[in-house]
Amino acid sequence: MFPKINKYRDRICLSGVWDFVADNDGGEKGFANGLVSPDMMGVPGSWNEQNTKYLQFHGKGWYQRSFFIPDSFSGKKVFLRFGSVSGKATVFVDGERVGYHEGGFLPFECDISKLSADEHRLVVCADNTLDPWSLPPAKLLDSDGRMGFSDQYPATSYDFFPFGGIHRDVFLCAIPSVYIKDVTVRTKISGEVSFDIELSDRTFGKITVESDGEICELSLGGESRASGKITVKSPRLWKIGDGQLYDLRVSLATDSACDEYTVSYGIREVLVEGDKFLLNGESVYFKGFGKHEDFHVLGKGFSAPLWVKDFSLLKWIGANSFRTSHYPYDENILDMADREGVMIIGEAPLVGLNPRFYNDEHQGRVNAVIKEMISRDKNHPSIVMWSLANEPGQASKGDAFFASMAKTARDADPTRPITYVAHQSLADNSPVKYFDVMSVTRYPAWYFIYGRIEEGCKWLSEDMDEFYNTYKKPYLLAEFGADTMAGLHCEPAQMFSEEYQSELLSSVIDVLRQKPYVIGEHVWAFADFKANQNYSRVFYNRKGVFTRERDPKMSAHTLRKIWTEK
Ligand code: BDP
Repeated sequence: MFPKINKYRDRICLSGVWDFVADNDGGEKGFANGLVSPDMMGVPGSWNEQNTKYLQFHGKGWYQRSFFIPDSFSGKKVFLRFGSVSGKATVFVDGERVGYHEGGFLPFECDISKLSADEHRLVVCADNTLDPWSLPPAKLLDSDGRMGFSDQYPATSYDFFPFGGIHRDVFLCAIPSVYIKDVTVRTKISGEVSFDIELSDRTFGKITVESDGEICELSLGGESRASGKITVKSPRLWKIGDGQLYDLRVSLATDSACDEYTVSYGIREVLVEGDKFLLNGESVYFKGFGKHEDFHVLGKGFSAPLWVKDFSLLKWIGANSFRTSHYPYDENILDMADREGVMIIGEAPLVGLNPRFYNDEHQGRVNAVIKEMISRDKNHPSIVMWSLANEPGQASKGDAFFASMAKTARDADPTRPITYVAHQSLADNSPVKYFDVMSVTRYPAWYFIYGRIEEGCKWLSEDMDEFYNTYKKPYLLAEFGADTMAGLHCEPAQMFSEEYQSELLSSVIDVLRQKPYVIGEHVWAFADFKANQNYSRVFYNRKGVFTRERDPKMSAHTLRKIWTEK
């Protein structure tokens, strides 16, 4: 659970300027022995754009800083909490290894309770070596292929720059030694709020749960789990553009310890029924984008002002949703979406899967990452659906593999619909049948049928009907768009101009709005973002409706008109 401060819990943020060495031959000891002369590195942030030396560094980045454990932490469970560290992270304190985590987009903790209240030296090795077996796979193998991008530099299996570093906040935390380990909240629009509480130990004592003045008391006779319900009277529902939130205050009292944790939640229900996606019983239409965590200098580092700006632009343009393509985003972003009433499709860091993964060896790893994501994000009302993968290659070859992923997600969270984002043909996508929503990415008049928007739209219309007639599921066009150089104009519209992007987006939307089975349109992408080098990327993937600086292209005004009027 995200570290919080209250009567029983404390946290100290360790973000700031750290020492940094790339490829530290001396390993952890390199710092201690003075064998290296470190550069400065800002945390949170990627190393690539902070210092020209490191743009194309994709290896082991060594970070160091000192920190103090205050006296007030004595007798508590003390741990370090990393929001995310790219690739594989190994953590050392005073030369001793205290933790290891794989996967650059989800948090982990390292217990350091045994350390004394004193000054300590923290070293983190963020290993961002491009690895064909990491999740997501960060390197292409010769056999993989990828629509003309296989020789991009660096050759990742996905179309975004493989930024490295400590990307989210690092906290030093102290909590009671017997503590509330997890809380799961589920709501019904009747106001019924049910909760499952997990404790660190089997305990005798009492749990008190309070929300909106309603109280539920549970006594513990040696259990480590407890469940209960309360009913909020006249519930204010969580709605699009109106993120009504409640607090669920969980207090634990035992003979030896007390603890408290407050979860913010929204009262809402999501359901797929026939061809409709229902929020609180009403059909919703997704208008929005696929996004990235990406900005100048910061790389994938979280920045509150940047995201405040992005949410303000989402509102300005009339969007109601986005997908966390292609990995789980910083938890602060989900909090912001909760309060703004923005719907999120939460995507697992599973982009670039292909048949070499579809076997027992990788099933466990893939399912584990899905569980990790759901466990982190399950209480956010903004998350209305899980996307378990983006554009898996030849998914039909992994039919049973995808069935198992779908089951994993449903077992972990029976309350939200699931999807995966398909690209290839119908024949390549047999697993769609295990999912609730059919999300598809299509680039007519961009990656094929160049320059001919009308013909592209005709192709799209037929392709969509074919998908729908086969699977009969609600359809989300999860990506469509065109690379566009801000400032490039022409008449008539030609590829790469602002006119072309604008015309293409509005023409595709015209097609979508004629099909009753369509539940939404997500434009690729919200903003330009840093891509790998090849002849089709001018620094960035330029399909942004906003530039990387967040200035609107012509298409932003076009979308604003469409999305605020209909
Ligand atoms: C889709 C991918 C996305 C790419 C986009 C593109 O899901 O990550 O950036 O295409 O090519 O295939 O712009």
